[in-house]
Amino acid sequence: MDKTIIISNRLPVQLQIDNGGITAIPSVGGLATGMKSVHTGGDSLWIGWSGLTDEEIPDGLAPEIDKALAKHGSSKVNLTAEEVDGFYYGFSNRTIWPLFHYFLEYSEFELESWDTYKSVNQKFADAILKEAGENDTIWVHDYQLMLVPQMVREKRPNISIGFFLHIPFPSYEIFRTLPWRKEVLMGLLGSDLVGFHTYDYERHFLSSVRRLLGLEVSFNDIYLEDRVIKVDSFPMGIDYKKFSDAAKKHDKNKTGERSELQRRLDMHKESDPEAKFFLSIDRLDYSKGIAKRLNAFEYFLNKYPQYKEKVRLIVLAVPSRSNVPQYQLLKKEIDELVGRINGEFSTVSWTPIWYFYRSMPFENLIDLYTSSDIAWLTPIRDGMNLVAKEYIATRTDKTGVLILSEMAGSANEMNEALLINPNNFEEIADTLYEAINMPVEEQKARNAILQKRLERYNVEKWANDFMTSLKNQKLIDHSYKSR
Ligand code: GDG
Repeated sequence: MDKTIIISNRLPVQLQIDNGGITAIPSVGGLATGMKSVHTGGDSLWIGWSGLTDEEIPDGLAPEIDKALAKHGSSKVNLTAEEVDGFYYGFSNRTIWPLFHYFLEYSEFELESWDTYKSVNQKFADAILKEAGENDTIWVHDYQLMLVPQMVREKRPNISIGFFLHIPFPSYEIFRTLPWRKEVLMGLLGSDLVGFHTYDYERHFLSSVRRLLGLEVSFNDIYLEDRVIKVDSFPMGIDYKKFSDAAKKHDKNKTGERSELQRRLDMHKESDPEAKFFLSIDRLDYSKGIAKRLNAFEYFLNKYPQYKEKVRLIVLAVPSRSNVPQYQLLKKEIDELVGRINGEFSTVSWTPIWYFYRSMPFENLIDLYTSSDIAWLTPIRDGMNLVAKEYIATRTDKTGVLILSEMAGSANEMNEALLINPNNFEEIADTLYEAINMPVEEQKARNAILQKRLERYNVEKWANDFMTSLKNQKLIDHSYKSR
């Protein structure tokens, strides 16, 4: 049977070795969460890095790990600590991530990590080539693997390859600063279909292809001598039902078992029914604008002092890439900001910021979504931002206000949210004021439209649209070849 091979840096499960045994833990993060409903096992295989370097795998345990992964329809690519360092922490997260999020000053151009990126991409391509039949479909994910399509294409000229980028594709003026810009574009052009979250990213990519490679681009097709490549946008959705069902279950359970976190949240709501919870959830990443958000909160408290002791900002910052110096510095900055703001404003009965630096279980995430009056998600740049969509999906009674950065890909589909520029503190403070005072009827009207849209264009539809487009592209390509 023909199969779909999904390939991404990380597998949808993380392995941990405790007392000689193996535990599989579901991964946190946009991609793992989103693709779960697509990766069904039987006729699909997911190839990726397990999260353990070769050095971390005890002697003799590799076959057991392979068996455990096979149960999850997965197969691992083995990486040494040095490879992870150069490929993942190096080129992926110190060069591409900052550059593609417009943090040019953080982007490091080091030949050595580029070389490791190339050789690790080749490892991933080899893992595909080992598994793939001529009629299989390959779906490559994200910025860590941009050279893989071309590497597979060289050996299998007729196989179907799709690539999806989960982060923004920057404007030509930014992208052109990358020393290996042509190689990266050529790597991506090994695909039959290249997908982005938004039309803007698609346009930036096409512009770079035209200007850097001088290729013929017509509308959203790129013409090579012997192939035609389609470029399109597929805004990623969420597993809407999973989030709305979890919220419904949570509502029903009001008298039953409550988590410790929920009990605390309830207690504060009961002691002051007028009080409002603001919610901020992100991986701890400079692109997410957490430090700016904290500064803007301070600005808001000074501009609207009547809300002191009335509002509370819950900050969940999920640890991420803590080996990269920029992330360590940011952690320190956020710790200090939270300390300073709480020190400045706290009273005996009120702490303005509740700060959690950890990953929470799914149930607690639902506690936070359902208990927060306002979700405040203001990344400086974000490919999509699924948290914004998840928050709306959990609002079973349709109340709640979403304040969203216009720099997030999701802003394109969420016009009914309050869209703001994350750098404009004045606008943010006024928008928080507007959100606090928004009539319930207006909240419901806005969220009803958003919910309908998110329910219809869920993650399954996203994946199906991508796969259908990839199939069609293969047919178009065949007729192009037989001209
Ligand atoms: C990249 C792009 C793009 C978060 N904290 C916890 C937790 N999460 C889950 C959320 C959500 C996911 O992680 C985060 O997704 P985002 O889209 O917000 O952000 P990134 O991780 O940066 O993802 C992004 C995405 O890829 C998809 O293409 O949207 O722009 O940067 O699903 O629910 N889940 C649990 N505990 C937590 O503490 N269980």
